[in-house]
Amino acid sequence: MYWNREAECMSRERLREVQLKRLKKMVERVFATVPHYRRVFQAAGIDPGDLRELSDLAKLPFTVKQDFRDNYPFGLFAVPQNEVARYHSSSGTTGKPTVVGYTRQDLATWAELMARSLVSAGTTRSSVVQNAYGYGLFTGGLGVHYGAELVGAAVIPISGGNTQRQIMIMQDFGTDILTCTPSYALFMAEVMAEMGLNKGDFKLKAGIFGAEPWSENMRRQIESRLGISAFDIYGLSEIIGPGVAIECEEKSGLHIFEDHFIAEIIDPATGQPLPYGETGELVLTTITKEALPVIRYRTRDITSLCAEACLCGRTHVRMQKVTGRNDDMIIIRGVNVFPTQVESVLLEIGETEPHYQLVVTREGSLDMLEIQVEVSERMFSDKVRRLEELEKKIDSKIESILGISAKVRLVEPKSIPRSEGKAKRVIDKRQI
Ligand code: DLL
Repeated sequence: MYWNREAECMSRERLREVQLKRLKKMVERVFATVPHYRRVFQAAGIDPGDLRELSDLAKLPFTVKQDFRDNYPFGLFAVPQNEVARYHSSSGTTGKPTVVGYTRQDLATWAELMARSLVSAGTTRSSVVQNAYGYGLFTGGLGVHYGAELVGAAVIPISGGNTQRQIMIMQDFGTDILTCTPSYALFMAEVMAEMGLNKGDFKLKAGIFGAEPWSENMRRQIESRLGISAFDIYGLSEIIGPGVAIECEEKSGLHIFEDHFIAEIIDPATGQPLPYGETGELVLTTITKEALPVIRYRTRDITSLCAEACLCGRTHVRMQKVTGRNDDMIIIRGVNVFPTQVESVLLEIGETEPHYQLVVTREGSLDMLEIQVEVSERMFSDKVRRLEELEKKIDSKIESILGISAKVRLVEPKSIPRSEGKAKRVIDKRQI
């Protein structure tokens, strides 16, 4: 099922023509209207006219999160404020938030991309979409909302939180599509069980989950507990919000909407572009955004790209599920560890609950990783020896797969904080 077959299935040759034409226009426009771009282009000795082929994109300087901060709030905008129809912002953990803006046309583009995403996951005009992404400055809520309305589905704009009421409405309104973060979906499954309900009591068919990394094992858990097909959706505020990329029914990577964004993979250490298939940092360039065009944005997200034809018929390049952000990656005694790797090991062993947190400390000059993971009530009140055996089992699997030793601590049910939005997986106490 497609929302816009022509755009989603156009030949790669035609796609490249479209991209080049749009990119040239965009680069000329930012040079003329955004002082920051003019300055960094000139400093790099680049004139917009130098851009002749798509590969010339690699000559342009990167944009990074700090550029948004330095130009806070509207310095990177390419239109006067009276043409801005909506603001969103992402809540950085330190300093000023990142402000992003949309013209009316940008909002229409975003709704189109979200409509494509929702339809790719099986949403139709007759669907009931329960949108449990947060409404407000976060792009998740309104992003999904306008896409679902464009498809013609019925939207329940419930936002995150109030989980029992959320579940009652899901049952009473006959929700078939659920949109929220994967960690919140899992939390909902847990509350359903507490309420004495199971998947047979609901009409749920599919879930569209994103805004944070999640492993394949987590997907299987969510699918079996909620009785749905779970799709991964990717996006970020700086680029547009959700609706940069979505899985199709093949679920072998997320198609990036290449008629609106150009994707590159770079080596995060050197900044050099890497060929398709290699893993590195995703860099995105918007080629149709009006209010806030962004050139070569370093997302910090680690993935790889595949341009081979997909069985679904879509021609747009696929990105692998994002395993983590560069800045989520923790380095334990020199070994790079992503929370999703630990998640995958835990869920594969399958004897714990899928709620975990990594706590990093430093003893002397040695980094210590503690993995706290919940076990069921029954297990927790079981013999100490059984718990110790399980800890050992997880320990040795972590060591053999990740190559580092960690201390596993099995904790009581519900002792790890639940999240209604993005889950906090790492507590790094080393900086404190
Ligand atoms: O999280 C936009 C969004 C909303 C995407 C709803 C999907 C669904 P930000 O708050 O700006 O925007 O955070 C963007 O979240 O750079 C990734 O690190 C992470 N992220 C988003 N989607 C995924 C995903 C929204 N599917 C940052 N898998 C991004 C892994 C994701 N990480």
